Amino acid sequence: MPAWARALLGLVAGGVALGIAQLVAAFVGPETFPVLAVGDATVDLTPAPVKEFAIRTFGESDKAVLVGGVLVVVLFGVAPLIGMLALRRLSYGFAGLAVFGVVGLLAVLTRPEAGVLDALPTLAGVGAGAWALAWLVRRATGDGEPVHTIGAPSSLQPARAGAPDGPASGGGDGVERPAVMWVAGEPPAFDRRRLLTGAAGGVAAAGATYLLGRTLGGRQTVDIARAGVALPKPATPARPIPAGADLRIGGLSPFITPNKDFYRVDTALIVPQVDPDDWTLRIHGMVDRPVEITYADLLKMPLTEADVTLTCVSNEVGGPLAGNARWLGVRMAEVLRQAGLQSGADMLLSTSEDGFTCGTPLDVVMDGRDALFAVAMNGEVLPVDHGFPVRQVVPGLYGYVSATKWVVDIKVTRFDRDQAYWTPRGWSAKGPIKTQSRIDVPKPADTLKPGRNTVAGVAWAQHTGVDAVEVRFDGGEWRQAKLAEVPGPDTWRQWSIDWDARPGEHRIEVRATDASGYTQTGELAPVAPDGATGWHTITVNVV
Ligand SMILES: Nc1nc2c(c(=O)[nH]1)N[C@H]1C(S)=C(S)[C@@H](COP(=O)(O)O)O[C@H]1N2
Ligand SMILES: [Mo]
Repeated sequence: MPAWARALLGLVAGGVALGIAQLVAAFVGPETFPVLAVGDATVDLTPAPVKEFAIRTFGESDKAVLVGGVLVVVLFGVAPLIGMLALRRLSYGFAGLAVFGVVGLLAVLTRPEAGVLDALPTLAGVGAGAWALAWLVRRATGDGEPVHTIGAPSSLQPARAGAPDGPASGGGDGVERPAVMWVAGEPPAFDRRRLLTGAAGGVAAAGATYLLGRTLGGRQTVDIARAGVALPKPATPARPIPAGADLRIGGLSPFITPNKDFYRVDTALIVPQVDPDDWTLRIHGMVDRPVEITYADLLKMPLTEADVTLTCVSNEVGGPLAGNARWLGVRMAEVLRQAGLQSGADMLLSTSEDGFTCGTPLDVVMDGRDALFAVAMNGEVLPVDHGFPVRQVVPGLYGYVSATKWVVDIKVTRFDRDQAYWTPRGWSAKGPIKTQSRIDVPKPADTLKPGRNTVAGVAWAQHTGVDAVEVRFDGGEWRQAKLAEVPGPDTWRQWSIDWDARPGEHRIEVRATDASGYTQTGELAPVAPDGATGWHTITVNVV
């Protein structure tokens, strides 16, 4: 049998295994699809520099690339190997499938909060794959003959191999066949036509079960629950946004970032689906009375509304990982006081439904700022991607140390006793946001007309506030930009400056000064371990 045919056998059996696994995962939980679990485990085991490279190179599609990579390895690496093994001896093929199943099971069952049932998709997939493999091997090797290949294989092969496109022989007549079995190493007979029709059927079955599984396992349940949430009115509404907060310049980031445009960063391969009726937040550790509150409890507490700009520590100078939204939520301090904080504690270790953790300085959360357990974003129930039903938002701290999405657990502890997700991966335990500024218009390498042009962007220094933004052209004198109004120190601030552009190539740089009097350093620092520094610099052409 040619190599392609052996590879095809394994490929189709592997496809059937994945299709059935996906279908069963639709009922058990989409995150129990073994390919995802292997991908998740890969994310957790990947060294930080590789992960950063992946985020830099693939951006928000980093996870799609990873899952695609696992699929390609399984389908084009592992599966053909299993096909080859199966043709030597079916039990070798089964053993290959079993190894592949064990890797899947290990990944699935070591997920945080994994249960025994989570093994089902992998087991069903491996079972279906084994069945498909046996069936295809029988078709491809022309079942219907007696156990001919033992002892006298060669006498029968030419007849079959010589008429590959003849009418399908054997099978389909309901007669029970003995299992095919070969002496290791003997080339079995080959029925190309029956292999191809069988493979086509297998591919169709694999595709159909996979797609059905994806559809059924979609987010309907949580979407329905989310649509049913009635948001209470805030007890403390946000300060009105001044009319002059948005300069309304084309290409400039709007003051409020619409939810659909808001950047997204998380380690979850698929977004956790948390039913608000099942959600609870447990607060324990260095507290007088551990408490566990439900979503309904949370919505009964007084709600605070606040405009806060979130920023990611992985944002390069001039990068897109910042967004400003109006959040609605319960003050974290109020919930924590119910539990009674013990002295000596300095860290909140918050855990997400998917096992991700943040370590947040306790004094920051308790100092009166709008640190929230947020339930809504820009007037909408919190989107699933941004942490539905409940996430943290803490003005002035990078997301990785404060903004836990799908938060379910808070341990009151100490920085010298506990570590959050990113700390052992090379990032600082504490991450106050660095004062930054960005040029939004023009875009790098834009071509402009000579004469009056507008240069504009945003600057941020959350919880301190931006006091000044300066721009310089071609390394000349720093000029003061015009600042837009802001409702408070927790949001970014738009700025703009007019520029009389002469023909030629020009370099534009920006720097901000925050309300503490600190002016951004021009010294370049990479994003790790605690945020990039440097002035955003672009080059444009005026012709
Ligand atoms: N559960 C969970 N929460 C998380 C993260 C994560 O990986 N998992 N990433 C954090 C980081 S690094 C950032 S910058 C913010 C981003 O929030 P957003 O995706 O709503 O913009 O979420 C934080 N919360
Ligand atoms: Mo982040």
